[in-house]
Amino acid sequence: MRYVELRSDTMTRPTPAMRKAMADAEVGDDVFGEDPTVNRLEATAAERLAKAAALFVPSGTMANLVSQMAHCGRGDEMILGSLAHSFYYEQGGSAAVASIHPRTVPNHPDGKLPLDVLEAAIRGDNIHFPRTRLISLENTHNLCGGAPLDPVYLRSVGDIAHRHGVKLHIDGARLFNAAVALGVPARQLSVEADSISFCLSKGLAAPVGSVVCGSTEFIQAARRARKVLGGGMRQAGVLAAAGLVALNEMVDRLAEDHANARRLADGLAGIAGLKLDPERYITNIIYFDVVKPDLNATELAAALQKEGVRMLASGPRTLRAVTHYEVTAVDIEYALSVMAKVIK
Ligand code: TLP
Repeated sequence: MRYVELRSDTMTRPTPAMRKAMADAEVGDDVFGEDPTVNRLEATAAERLAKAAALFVPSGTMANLVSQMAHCGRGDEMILGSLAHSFYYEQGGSAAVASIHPRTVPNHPDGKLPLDVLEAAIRGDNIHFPRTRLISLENTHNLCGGAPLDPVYLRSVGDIAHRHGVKLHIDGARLFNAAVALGVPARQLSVEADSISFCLSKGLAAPVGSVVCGSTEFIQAARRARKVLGGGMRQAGVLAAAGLVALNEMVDRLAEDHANARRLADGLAGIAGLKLDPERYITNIIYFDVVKPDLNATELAAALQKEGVRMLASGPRTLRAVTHYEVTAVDIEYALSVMAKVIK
C-alpha cells in the first residue's frame, strides 16, 4: 500500500541522483581527515554559510551536542527556549552527557525568545550562579509550527549575546526552509551565529547526516567532541555524497513543500471538527487540533493510516503534518479528502 507520508520530513528516501552519487563516491578514512567527499561536503557547507570551517556529524542531535560541548564546560549554563528541540526532545543530553545546565526562557508562539526576558536571564558574575556561556536558538522552530527566525531578530539576539560575552548557537535543522520562506540567502541567517547546524536528512532528503559550521577553533573542539561521542565515521563519503546532492539540488524546491503545507493547512481549516490558524504556517510543518469530543489525536491518526495517510499524533488532541519532496499536490488533495471522510 502506498502512504501519503506526512509524519516527518525525516521520512524522505534518497533521490536517484543521491543513490548514484553514493555508489560512485570517492572515500577514505574520515577520522584521519582523509575522506575527500566528506572534506568536499564540509567545505561546501562552510562556504554556503560563510563560516571558516564545518563538520559532518551523524545526526541533528549530535550536531547540537558537539556544539554545546565545544562552547561550554562542566557546570556552565546554556539559555534556550522552553520548546527547543534540544531541551524537549534530546533526552536532556546537554545535562546527561555534557554536564551543561539548561536554563529555559518561554518560547513565543513564533519561535522567538522575548529579547528582554532573554537578556535578563544572562547571569552576572556571582559565586552562587553557573556561568552563562551559550544562547541557543532554533530556525525554523519545530514545535512552533516551523516558524522561521528572520535576520533582524537574529541580529538582536547576536547583539545581546556578544555584548555579554556569550556565544550564540543556532539549531538550523531546517535552516534552508527558513531561508527559502524568507527569501534570503542562508548565509544571512548564519552571520550572528558562533555555530550553526543544519540537517541534510530532513527536507533536503539525504538519508543520514547533519553539518555544523563555525570558526576553525570551534570546529576543532567540535571534532574532538564528536569523537568522544562515538560519531567519528570512517568511509563516510558514501553519506556525504548524498549530502552534496542535497545541498546542490534540493534547496530551491523547498518552496514546493511550503506551498503544499499551506494548501493542506487551508484545507484542514475548512473541515468541521479540526482547529488551526492556517496563516501561521509558512514553511513545511503544520499542527492542528481535533475538537470533536469523541475523538482524540491517536484515534484520528490510526483512522487516517487505514486509508493511506500518515500523520503524527503529537499531543492528546494535536496532530502534526510535515511536507517534503515525496508529497505532491495530488497527495495533499487525497489527504484532505481522507480527512473529511474519516472525521465524519
Ligand atoms: N526532529 C524530529 C523529531 O525528533 C521530532 C522530527 O521529526 O521533526 N533539531 C530539530 C529542530 C529537529 O526537528 C530535530 C529532529 C533535531 C534537531 C534532531 O535531529 P536528528 O533526528 O537527526 O537527531
